[in-house]
Amino acid sequence: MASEPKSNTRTAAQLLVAELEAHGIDRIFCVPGESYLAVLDALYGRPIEVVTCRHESGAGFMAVADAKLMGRPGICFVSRGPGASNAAIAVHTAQQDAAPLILFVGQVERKDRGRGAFQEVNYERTFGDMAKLVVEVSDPSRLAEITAQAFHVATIGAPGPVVVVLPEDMLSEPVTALVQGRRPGLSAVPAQPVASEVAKMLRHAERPLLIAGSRLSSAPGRAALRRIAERWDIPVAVSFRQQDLFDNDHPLYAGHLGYLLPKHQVATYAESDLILAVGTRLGDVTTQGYVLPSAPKPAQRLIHVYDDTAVLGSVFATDLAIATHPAAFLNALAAEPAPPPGRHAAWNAKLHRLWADLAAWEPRHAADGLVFGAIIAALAQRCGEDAVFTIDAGNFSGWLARHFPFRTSQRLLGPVSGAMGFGVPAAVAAALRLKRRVVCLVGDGGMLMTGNELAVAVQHQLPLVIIVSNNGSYGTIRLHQEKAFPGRRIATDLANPDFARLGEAFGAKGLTLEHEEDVERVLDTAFASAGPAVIDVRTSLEYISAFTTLAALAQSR
Ligand SMILES: Cc1ncc(C[n+]2csc(CCOP(=O)(O)OP(=O)(O)O)c2C)c(N)n1
Repeated sequence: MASEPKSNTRTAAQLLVAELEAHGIDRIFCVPGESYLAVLDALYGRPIEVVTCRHESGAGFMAVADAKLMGRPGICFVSRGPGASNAAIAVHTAQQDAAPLILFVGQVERKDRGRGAFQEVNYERTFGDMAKLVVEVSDPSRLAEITAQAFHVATIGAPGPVVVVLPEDMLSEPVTALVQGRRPGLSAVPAQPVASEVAKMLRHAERPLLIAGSRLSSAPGRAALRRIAERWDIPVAVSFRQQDLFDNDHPLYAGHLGYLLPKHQVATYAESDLILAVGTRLGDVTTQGYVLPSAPKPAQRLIHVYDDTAVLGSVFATDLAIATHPAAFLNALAAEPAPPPGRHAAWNAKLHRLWADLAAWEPRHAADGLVFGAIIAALAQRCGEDAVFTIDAGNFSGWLARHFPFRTSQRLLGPVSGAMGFGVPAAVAAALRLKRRVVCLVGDGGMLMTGNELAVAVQHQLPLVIIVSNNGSYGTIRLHQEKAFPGRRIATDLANPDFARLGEAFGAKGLTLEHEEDVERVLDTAFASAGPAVIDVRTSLEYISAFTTLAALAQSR
């Protein structure tokens, strides 16, 4: 390994790499480009792994997934205009998912800026609406400072994306500036009087509901959540795609605030007289379209705990808005005297039953293929305490959301943004990070968006099981179409490759699953594979979602 250059002999690119190392970065995701060759060279021999991806959207999604797992910025490097344009979906996802991402982008030489030079983009205008900060570094002596600022901005408050723009010629200039290192975060100790106030409100509540969000996803956050739920006897519903925050079979688990919840379930949640929202921004999907709580004036008392003042009180008239780190708040609440347990027993049981009724799996059979839920039922029996799932966007994921009983020892990575293409790259990032088997669920639509990153999985011989729900349709959109424009199907049918043979062509194990009686055998074969495996599941389109069928939709016309 090359030793770190002396401060007065290094280039700006070498200083940037030293700054990344000082922030604990051990892996970056990239598609190489001539515009930032100097950075790639500076990475040569350094202790940062460079994961070369096949498309910038894949590289960006991998960085987002890595960020979610590590709770610190995921790092992605892409080339100028074309590379940056491909990576835009990851910037949007990082913003919607509140995931810290730093996207480093190449730029034309400083002397040509503003001339419309080859692959030139004004990134401030392009990413201005999505990123927390877009900053172009024209002075190499400020590169370390701006990189440290990028880490700070990406993680402080609601985490999100930062774009750092690197003019090509700037990177090769010599600099004497020193590495900055990490900046301290905000002090996250909530004032105890605020916790006392919350305790008082909780003691008066008869039907409280705690909505837990992704800012509690660290191990201490999960532990604090469970401790508070049990100590205060409060049922916990989790925000969109965060089912691994709380053991689903725990009697205090009230369910997942995702898409397509039955009306009676939402109505039951709405009976609550106090919502304690912790670590969630209370976004569109989680609040079931801003009705739980209802915007702008909630029907019940609302306490919102989040470490970003821009989030608090901006959509909802909040009774108590507490700007602090959610886990620190829960720890402060733990110090308050709680009432004796059992006060809300009937309410708690009612909410848990909602989840249990919805999650119960009744085998279903279809003439046009396998009902995808059968695979979820088999996975639930097969996956251990340390199971890791990544999901793409699409109706197939609804079966997992509905029927898989998650545990806090397991991990679920899914795009809160609803971006197709997240699943396979996220699985690659998760397998690299966690060094254990990762199960990826993806539709035939999403698989052909970023399934090319299977090449990276094969290159690194990662233990991925990619389960492709092949229903020959952009099923989610077909469902919306059948509801909005009944019987007028257009643009949603797909002609697919044989995904098992496609997987084999990449160098993975390829398997086809057509019949229910083969589910266990095929899953066992895939799980026994040391490297990546792709299962082409010939999924029923009739069972278009975990909640309805095409026939039922036709009948309801
Ligand atoms: C990048 C992107 N493009 C388009 C959409 C709109 N969209 C949402 S779900 C979906 C279809 C998903 O199809 P598929 O992956 O086959 O899964 P299925 O719904 O059939 O289970 C589309 C096109 C999206 N969410 N993201």
